[in-house]
Amino acid sequence: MIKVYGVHGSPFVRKVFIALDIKGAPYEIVRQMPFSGDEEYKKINPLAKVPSITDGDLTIADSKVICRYIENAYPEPALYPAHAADLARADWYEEMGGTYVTELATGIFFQRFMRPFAFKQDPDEELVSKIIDKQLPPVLDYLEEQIPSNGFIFGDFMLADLSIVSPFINASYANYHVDSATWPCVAGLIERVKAVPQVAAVLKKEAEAMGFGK
Ligand SMILES: N[C@@H](CCC(=O)N[C@@H](CS)C(=O)NCC(=O)O)C(=O)O
Repeated sequence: MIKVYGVHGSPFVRKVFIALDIKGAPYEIVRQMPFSGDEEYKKINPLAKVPSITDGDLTIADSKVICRYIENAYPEPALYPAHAADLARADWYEEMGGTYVTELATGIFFQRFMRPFAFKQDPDEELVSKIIDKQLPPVLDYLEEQIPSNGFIFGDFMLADLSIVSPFINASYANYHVDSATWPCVAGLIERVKAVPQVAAVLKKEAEAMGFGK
């Protein structure tokens, strides 16, 4: 059975849980905290990041690599578009969502959530304001042009939608919400993705794991 190394709350681990849930693939979670300095875990992933998975003799890391493996191992329902140009665009959204958008949106989460709760440090609100007021708006303007006003980017819900939305879910835990008056398509996609049953179920477990609503 697939073993997923990671924890609820990571935008990257979330992608893997949701992809497996949508495919109906059985898996087991091996709780692995990021930033833990766990030397044993470096045998699984020398970069020490989460997620990683093992499946029999296979050991791989990185949510993009893992999700593509899941897609190939469990083709139905498709989580990537079939047409070459659409697939390239989906790859780009996954890359952009997992790099620059994550850096910014989870930068807010890191400052306001991880620093106080995990590292007992004050958040750098100056940095947060710079992200919110200066760095995120041009990215959101770009995404607003790419995202439809209804439904999902490629018709059905796919990894591309989740990759863009996942970092904003973390930002929402730190009280940042995309302004629906300025970026209605982005804000709408976030809500539609959160309403996908498998996404909602993972977010519920995440809220429990992170102690929200207690
Ligand atoms: N590109 C990787 C990024 C994974 C990543 O950065 N994970 C974070 C947790 S959200 C992590 O493990 N950080 C610990 C570290 O950087 O040492 C992916 O898509 O899986």
